[in-house]
Amino acid sequence: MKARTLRGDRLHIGFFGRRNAGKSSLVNAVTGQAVAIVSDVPGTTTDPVYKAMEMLPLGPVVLIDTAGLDDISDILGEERKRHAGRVLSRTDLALLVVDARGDDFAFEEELLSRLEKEKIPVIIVVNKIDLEMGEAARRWLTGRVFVRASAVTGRGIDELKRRIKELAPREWEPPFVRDLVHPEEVVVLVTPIDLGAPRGRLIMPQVKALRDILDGDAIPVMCKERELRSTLAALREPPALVVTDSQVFPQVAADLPPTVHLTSFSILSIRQKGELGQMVKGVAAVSGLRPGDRVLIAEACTHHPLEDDIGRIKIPRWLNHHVGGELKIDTVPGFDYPDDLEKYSLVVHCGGCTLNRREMLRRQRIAAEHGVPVTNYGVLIAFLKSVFPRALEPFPEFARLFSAGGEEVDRDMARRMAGFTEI
Ligand SMILES: Nc1nc2c(ncn2[C@@H]2O[C@H](COP(=O)(O)OP(=O)(O)O)[C@@H](O)[C@H]2O)c(=O)[nH]1
Ligand code: SF4
Ligand SMILES: [Mg+2]
Repeated sequence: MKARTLRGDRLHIGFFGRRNAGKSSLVNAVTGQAVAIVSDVPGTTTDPVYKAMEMLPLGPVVLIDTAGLDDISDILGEERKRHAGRVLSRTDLALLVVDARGDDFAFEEELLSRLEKEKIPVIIVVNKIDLEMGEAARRWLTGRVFVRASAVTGRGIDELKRRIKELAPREWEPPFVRDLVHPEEVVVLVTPIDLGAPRGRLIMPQVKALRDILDGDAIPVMCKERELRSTLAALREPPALVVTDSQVFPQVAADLPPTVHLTSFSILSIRQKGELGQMVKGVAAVSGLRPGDRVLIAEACTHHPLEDDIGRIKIPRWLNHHVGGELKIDTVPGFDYPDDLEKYSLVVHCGGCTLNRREMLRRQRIAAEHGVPVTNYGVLIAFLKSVFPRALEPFPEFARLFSAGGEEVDRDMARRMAGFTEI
């Protein structure tokens, strides 16, 4: 069976451009398969099509075939533009596909400036070079770097792949956990199996932790919180790290010798997908919350309803208890994340394990732009349940940031985010 990599872990390569420029044909040419619908009727691709493939030495990537962005004539077109806009927000590398015979490049200019604003690296691909290149295209391309290609003859496709590999952000996502342990060390993973647990399987952050520990040549041992003591007793030495579901933080902390490092799946996930420093800083805002304040709880995927328990019932209950009254809490599941965050006093985000890093960073950036503190499930629960700052001990740089206060966090965050977007 072919190994499956979760979509959020793949480098996202978005194909953008006018309808009929040949985006779908190029996706097919790059993957070598007919996955996208190719048509000479403009605007056939209405929803983005995601095609996962292995592009060595980059590793797992997903090619996203979008609808043409230039259709402003009808309502369906508007809908398509919105879809494509969403794709843009999770694109790590953009391909701007241009028709060699095009005569107007205003739309391309606009898209380029948007990509530049979002700091998304872009490759201009001049497609259909098997046909005569037009004068307008020649003029527009003067002084620009671009790749010539023909999806029909296959010319330039290898060159295009080479450019993709060159331009792809190198360290585009930190590992989940393996950098925290040495080979052959034991990591204990604690998961409650209660009514909220899905039947017959583990949830994604747990699967990712298991796999990443194995990849790091370390040894994962998994148990429920009730068996943690017996598990520890069965080990010859204390484990190098314990990772728990945030919901049972207090019980696990109580059963664990204080010298053993402890953190949660949700904290590890946000460290990989987003900016943990901002989440740590954001949790301080909980102390300023008053009854009646608005709080947004954002989950990045839609679960089995029982799993929603944490975002819909437990966190609201703990927060209300902490402030001594009723907060106005909105919980949004899935890809929805409001752009108008002003009305909220705090955003609490899940681990974001199904998002790619760019999208998670965008969500954090929007909050920062609106001056709204943002924190994360694991960080918040550790804070509310007095497991703070212990839950940050495995990451001394973040624990230090919390005690150092706001400004240093801001500077550090700006540096990290810049480090990610620059290639
Ligand atoms: N001659 C030529 N035609 C192409 C090339 N790439 C795409 N086409 C044609 O252009 C039309 C639109 O292609 P499509 O991939 O559906 O464009 P999209 O709407 O941008 O996805 C189709 O008729 C394709 O066969 C190319 O490199 N050369
Ligand atoms: S809610 Fe968030 S952390 Fe939980 S599985 Fe979904 S994306 Fe991952
Ligand atoms: Mg298409």
